[in-house]
Amino acid sequence: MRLLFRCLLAIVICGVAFLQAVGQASCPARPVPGSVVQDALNLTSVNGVLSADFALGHSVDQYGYTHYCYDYKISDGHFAEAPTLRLNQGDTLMLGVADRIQGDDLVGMKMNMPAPTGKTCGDGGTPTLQSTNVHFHGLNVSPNCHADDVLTTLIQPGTPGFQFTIPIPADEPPGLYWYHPHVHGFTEFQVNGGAAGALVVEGMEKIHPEVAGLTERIFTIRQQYLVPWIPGPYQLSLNFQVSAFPFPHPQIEMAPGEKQFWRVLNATIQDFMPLQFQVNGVAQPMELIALDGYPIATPRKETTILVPPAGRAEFVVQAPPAGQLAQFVTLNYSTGPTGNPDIPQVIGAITLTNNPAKAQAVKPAAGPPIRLENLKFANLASQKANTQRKIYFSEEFGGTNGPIQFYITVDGQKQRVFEPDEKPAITTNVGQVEDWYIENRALETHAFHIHQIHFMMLEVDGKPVTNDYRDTIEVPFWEGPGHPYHSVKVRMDFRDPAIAGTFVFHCHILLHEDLGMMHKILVQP
Ligand SMILES: [Cu+2]
Repeated sequence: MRLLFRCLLAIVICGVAFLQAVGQASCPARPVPGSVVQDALNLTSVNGVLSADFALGHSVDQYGYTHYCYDYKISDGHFAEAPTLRLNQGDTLMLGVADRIQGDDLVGMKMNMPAPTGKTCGDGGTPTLQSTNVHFHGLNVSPNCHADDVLTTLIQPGTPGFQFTIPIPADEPPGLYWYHPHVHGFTEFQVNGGAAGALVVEGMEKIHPEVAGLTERIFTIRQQYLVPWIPGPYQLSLNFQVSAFPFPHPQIEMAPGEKQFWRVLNATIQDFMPLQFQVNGVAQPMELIALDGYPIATPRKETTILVPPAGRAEFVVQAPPAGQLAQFVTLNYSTGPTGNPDIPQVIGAITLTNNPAKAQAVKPAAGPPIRLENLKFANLASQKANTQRKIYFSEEFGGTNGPIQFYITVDGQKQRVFEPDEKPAITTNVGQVEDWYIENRALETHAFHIHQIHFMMLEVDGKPVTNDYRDTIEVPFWEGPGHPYHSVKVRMDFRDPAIAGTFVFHCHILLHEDLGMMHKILVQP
């Protein structure tokens, strides 16, 4: 009944949200529609350490949209929302997070998940709509308490907060990562409200020198529903500036003919985005540099880059000569008969000016180059897999627990939704290299994500593909009887002892994850 319950609750929230449209302003004002797009504030490590404190705030805007925000205090009364965290390989991130969500009785009723039994981390207690924690998406770091642990970490409203201490590995791939809340059952609410930010591991120019010296833009695309699980219109935003009709497009400034290095984060709750850079309606080649924070081996030109929810793409674009019309767009994408519509939309309009808004330039490629073969997971293509596994997505209609059940299942096990106290669905050991065959038996596209590691792409639908490293990958929907299931085959690398522990793999459509399309994996030391 959970989905049905949520739908009924949604109607209540909808009404109450409108009533609450004034007051409670703990999130900074969002940019004016149609204005020049600015990058988030950069927070850069100093002497090997990046130390920062965030407060998770909450407010409801004049249109009834609920915002959740990572507030970073700049000065008394002034806050930046969701700064970009910038670190070098080998640095340490020290991030304090306090839960300062107001109006904790949002709708006069509570939605709780069962309190986890066993070990807790942080404040403990019962997970609710107002609890939070942080997942550092893509970072190849420990899944234990005070690092990237989402299974037992809980930060509750009004407590002093919680300190994350995360050593960035010396061989961490330079690229774009991100952070967002990940409390099971409630992840979608806070991300829908905007709680997400970018994290950069520096050094891309030392691997792919073609980006050195270019203006760098960090574009975070968010998606907000009035109420997240109700199908209906949503707002896409670019660096918090709404880019949906009837608002004017966000303005991305470039000099005529200028090349820029764009680092794009899909922080939407469920949008698969085929991205294009169009000039006079014609898709232009983009030089792809990295996917999911991992530099690709050989940069390649693509006219469409599909970025699933939670994915990242980093690429070089070139502005047209003066007088041309250029736009950054996402195309229509079919997610199948039971999927959600992913509609085409202009994300930003290019404004050609000889004096473009500078975000910042990528450094010149100083110092020794970083070699791909020295990055984490390098040379995985030549490793032999010790274990093969088959995992599949499926959906079930009717049943006792709501209109649709969302499952991710290890082949041979019983289909079941995630429970916080469940035993790991997979147990393996540090040192293992495994090939996973991931199949989609549902009439809806899903996005496979595993914490703690990147995996190497081997095959799509049984055919070999470029060995890109990813941490999130789309698995398209089943077209129905008479059609084969779509699948991906990937190589998982559990050799690094730093990632030993229990963590999760799940669908990154966040409603699906919240409803249990997730399981645990234990990597034994
Ligand atoms: Cu899914």
